[in-house]
Amino acid sequence: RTAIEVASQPGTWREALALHASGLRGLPGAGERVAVIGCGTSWFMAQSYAALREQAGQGETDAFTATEFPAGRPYDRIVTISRSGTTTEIIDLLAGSAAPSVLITAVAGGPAAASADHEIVLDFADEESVVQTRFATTALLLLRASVVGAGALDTLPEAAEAALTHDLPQAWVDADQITFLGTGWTIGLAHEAALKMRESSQFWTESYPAMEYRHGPISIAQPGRLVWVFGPTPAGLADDVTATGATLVASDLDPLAHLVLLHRLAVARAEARGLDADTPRNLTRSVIL
Ligand code: F1P
Repeated sequence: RTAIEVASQPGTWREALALHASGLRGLPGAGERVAVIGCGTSWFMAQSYAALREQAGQGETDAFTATEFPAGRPYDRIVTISRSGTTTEIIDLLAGSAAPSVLITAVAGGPAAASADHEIVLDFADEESVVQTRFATTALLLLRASVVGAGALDTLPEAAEAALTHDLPQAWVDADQITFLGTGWTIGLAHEAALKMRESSQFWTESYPAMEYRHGPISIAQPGRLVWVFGPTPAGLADDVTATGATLVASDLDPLAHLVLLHRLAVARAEARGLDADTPRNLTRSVIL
């Protein structure tokens, strides 16, 4: 299922852009102070959206995993992301929140939605796989459109198509470790990429804000390992990486489409190791406490 869901992303991204164009209620207006909340993959998408919104000057935006939300801090709006709408920490957070809230989910009318003021349902991006791919990217694309306008993202479905046919070198599939890096909004993508590899292919990964790489993580760099950068590579970093013999993976693709390429690598690595990418051990579709 994961491979099919990965390949469907150009279509679900088109649907998200169309949904955005149709007008959505509940998303933050400019100047509002916003908290964005999710667990697991959804937390990393929250981080990316928060950075995008602040970078666009639309207001202070803080991302939290649900249990770390600072109770009592005043926010104008709570944006929650949960594919299932059944994650316990999200249900509890929404039930206890006084600020206007919106839930972005794949399943209408779930228990989290019962306490949200607005619900945005991306049912066309729901997934059978435990591992999230298209729901996460589609939700982030929708939120990104709400920040920069859908017109600026018109070419993204084509970028996802390019990612689906992009070369996937065997050396990447055989790499013995990968560290993912990002800057600004792509830091959330780096964390998500690292989680994806761990979930679907039981593979050792790490992730950092790009310039943090120089402050310790570079110690493990060596031939046979990859350093994968989402978005622009900061000046000087590429030279530092190549000096260690590690392979730098950077791309001209839009960073969100670059994540689609990583999804393919996660599936390829799972297959190469005889694992079922759809069903990571010790994990369920929704974590209910
Ligand atoms: C969050 C989550 C996912 C994880 C797995 C289990 O779910 O922790 O991040 O990959 O699918 O659930 P949700 O709140 O977005 O449904």
